Amino acid sequence: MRSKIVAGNWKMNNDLSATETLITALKETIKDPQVEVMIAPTFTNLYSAFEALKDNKIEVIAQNMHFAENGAYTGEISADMLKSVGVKTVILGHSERRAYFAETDETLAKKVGAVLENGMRTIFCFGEELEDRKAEKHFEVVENQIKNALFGFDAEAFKSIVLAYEPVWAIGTGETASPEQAQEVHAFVRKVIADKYGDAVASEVSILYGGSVKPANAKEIFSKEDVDGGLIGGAALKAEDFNAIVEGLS
Ligand code: G2H
Repeated sequence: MRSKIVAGNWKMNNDLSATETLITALKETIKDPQVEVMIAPTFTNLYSAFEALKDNKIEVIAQNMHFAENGAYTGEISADMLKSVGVKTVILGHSERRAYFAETDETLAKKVGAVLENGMRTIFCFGEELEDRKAEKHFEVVENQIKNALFGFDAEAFKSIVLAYEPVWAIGTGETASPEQAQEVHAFVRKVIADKYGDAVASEVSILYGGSVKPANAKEIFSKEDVDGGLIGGAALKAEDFNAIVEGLS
């Protein structure tokens, strides 16, 4: 179902004590959100985040997951492990995973497959690099990322897939795509989905924008027709800023 979502991707920030402090602040600040609100602490803090948010609407999600059920994959985390602490949603394909940890469309297709087999949901990230945009190849790049990782699945799969457009040139740089640039790519992606799966599937997919979203620009970006919310990095680390962004979507 097409939902409005604000998800905080904490990346490799906040130890156990900082996680507890930020969650306490979020509980005091985000009182009755009118949209889905999620936070993605690092793996070691997922359990304590769940305990702290037991009776709260804020969903705790993971930043990554391996595709195998278990086995000799040193340093990796499986779907079962995540589910055992309550995780139902996983971010996949973030550009930092693609750039620094060699994630490819092929491994991402396997990861999405594992998410689906395990009855979980994914926030699947995609987005072009600066050179792609300069060469006006951004549409082609995002289309290929989506086709290669997601088009092996049936229409039903899209009930468990949230898309997140994150232009790499706008991540953590202070540069933000303009609301028009975001809308243009989101509308294009919805059409790519519609061409393959039909309008009904495409109109139900949530497409988030990510890349230097902050309180000052969130509302305008979220006002665009095909923007269903945001994946927030830096600004998710301060309760007041994150709450202001949540309110920008409400
Ligand atoms: C993009 C985003 C969150 P930031 O990576 O996924 O981070 O808001 O810091 O650009």
